[in-house]
Amino acid sequence: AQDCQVANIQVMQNFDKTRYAGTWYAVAKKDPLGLFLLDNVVANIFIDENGYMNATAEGRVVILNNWEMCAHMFGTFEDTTDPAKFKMRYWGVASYLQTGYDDHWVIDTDYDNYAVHYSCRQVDDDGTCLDSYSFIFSRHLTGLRAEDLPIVQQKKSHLCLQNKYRRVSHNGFCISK
Ligand code: DAO
Repeated sequence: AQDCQVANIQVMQNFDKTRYAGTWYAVAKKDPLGLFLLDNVVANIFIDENGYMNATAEGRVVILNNWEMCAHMFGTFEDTTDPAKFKMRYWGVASYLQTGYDDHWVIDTDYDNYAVHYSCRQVDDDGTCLDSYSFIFSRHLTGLRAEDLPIVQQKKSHLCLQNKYRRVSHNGFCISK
């Protein structure tokens, strides 16, 4: 999968959304063009009564040039033929927040400690991705365990994004807001 073709990206095998449910803390992020979520990003995944995956998420954003706030977002997921590839519709609780319809691919997870997410918003004519974003999630607010770092590094390189991530900090900004 190192040819950087979006169509050849390997995703999680036998993905189990029930085990993926729960709280995930973003510890690193590769930003898309026109980034939105800055830091303090926490996602809560749940399965609804019809078996569909849903999410709430929050994170610090700066909108309208200079207004810093904690964005509260909702996401609903549509299944596709691949159990680890979803289409995610998302919107904010406030109308001035971003809305969208993105891929949500689970590249790898052990369900209990780490997850590697990927979304390509625009595939180029040559089959590579022109505008992607990716979250590295941890079940732990303290970050990834040392033993998970090499696995996550390898997945970043499979996505052809190895040096494109920045650390996502958690300083409590969204807890009181
Ligand atoms: O931060 O620039 C960005 C892109 C992320 C947009 C998606 C935010 C909404 C997420 C809802 C559910 C997340 C699992």
